[in-house]
Amino acid sequence: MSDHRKPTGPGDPDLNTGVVTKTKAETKKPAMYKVLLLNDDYTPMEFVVVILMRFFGKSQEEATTVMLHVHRRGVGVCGVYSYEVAETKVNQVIDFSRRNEHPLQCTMEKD
Ligand code: TYC
Repeated sequence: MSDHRKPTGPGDPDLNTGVVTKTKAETKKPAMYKVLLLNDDYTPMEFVVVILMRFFGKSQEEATTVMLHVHRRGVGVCGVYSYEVAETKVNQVIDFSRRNEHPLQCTMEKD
């Protein structure tokens, strides 16, 4: 195919005009976020197990393992999700806990 642009060279003000070089990949994996449950001295263990089953799809056994981990270590991972899903789960946990008058806290952090 013919190219009607004039040749360019060093010092030519038109050098490289209109040339776009892509060095980055076209697609990016979405950032993922861990939803973390925090320990406290007041929320009943059974309530935490219910939260983990209801909002994080855990079996009773899995939920008990995560709850005990948080109880002993202070913090634990409930799951890893996209930003929007993680934010929704954090709000569901805090809202459900508050409505049941428990101080349980939940947060998210980049994975
Ligand atoms: N520490 C609480 C108790 O002894 C139980 C508990 C576990 C609370 C996990 C919060 O995220 C939590 N009743």
